[in-house]
Amino acid sequence: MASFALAHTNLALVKYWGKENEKLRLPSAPSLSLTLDAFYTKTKLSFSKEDRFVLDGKEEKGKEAQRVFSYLSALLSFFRLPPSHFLVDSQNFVPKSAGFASSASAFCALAAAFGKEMGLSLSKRELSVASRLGSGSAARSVFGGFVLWKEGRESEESFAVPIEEKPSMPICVLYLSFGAEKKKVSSTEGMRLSKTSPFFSAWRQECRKACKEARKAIEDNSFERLGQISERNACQMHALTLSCGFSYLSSYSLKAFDLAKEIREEGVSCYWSCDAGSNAALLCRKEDLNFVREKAERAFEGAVSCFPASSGPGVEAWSED
Ligand code: 2P0
Repeated sequence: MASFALAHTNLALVKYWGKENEKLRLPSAPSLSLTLDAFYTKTKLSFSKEDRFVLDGKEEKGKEAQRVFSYLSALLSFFRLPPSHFLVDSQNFVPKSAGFASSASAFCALAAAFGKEMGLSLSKRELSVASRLGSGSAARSVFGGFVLWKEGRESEESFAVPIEEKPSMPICVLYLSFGAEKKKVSSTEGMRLSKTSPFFSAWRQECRKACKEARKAIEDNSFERLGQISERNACQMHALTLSCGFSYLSSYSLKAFDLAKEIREEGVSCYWSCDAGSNAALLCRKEDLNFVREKAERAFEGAVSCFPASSGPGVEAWSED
């Protein structure tokens, strides 16, 4: 028998950037995301005589394999289960070579396949906590659509909840990839450094406020307000890293920022976002996607690859003989 899970990635509209407890991945503030339909991870997990990790058909033995198995052994002790060995076979439908992170979908799928294989019958809340222990943003991939991840002081209190699993808002994301680059500062290190900023407590407060405002914008079906809130939050995250002497932004990321503004000046709602890398994302309404894509392709000429996405579903897990 083997267990399978399929989980989608998500884009944070209010970013998770800072941990109160690194080991437990307890965030310093709440975050809010949109699960995406276009990018996902499918994982098959079964018992095995020895630990083996196969990624996209290739046996992995390095750091990635180590991270997978130390996570699985953390889950075994979290659920008070005896030590076991596993074969983990994952396929990432995330354009990794284009520089996209896949840890959210990867760890959410792994947690869900583990829960299924061990017969744990986990609730969505428990699954979100278990996914969070692998990678913070994975906590949010348990649900589809708009998702809020509460901060929580204890491990059991920090989980994601759905806000609107099938959004009525016609929101779309256009990822702009400027090619893969080796991240200069990992997310873990970037978050650690950012906590030393004199602006960190203001960042925390801003995220709390932004989550409340974003929820209201979603409730009111206002793409305009949600776009403004998320662009402001992305700017604040990158201002925070700059205040600590490092940045993920490249000249391309900044050009994408100007492009969103230019598109707005033409009367089309379009907002910018950027995570811990130089690739940017543009938020727009479904009906404006082709227009925004054409604008981006023209502005960057051959230097960009565009990946459109819209709202996607939560994680699914099943067993097969
Ligand atoms: C997010 N990011 O909310 C933010 C915005 C990047 C920028 O979550 O250290 O790989 O494994 O808990 O989830 C990237 O960090 O971090 C991230 P860890 P993760 O999506």
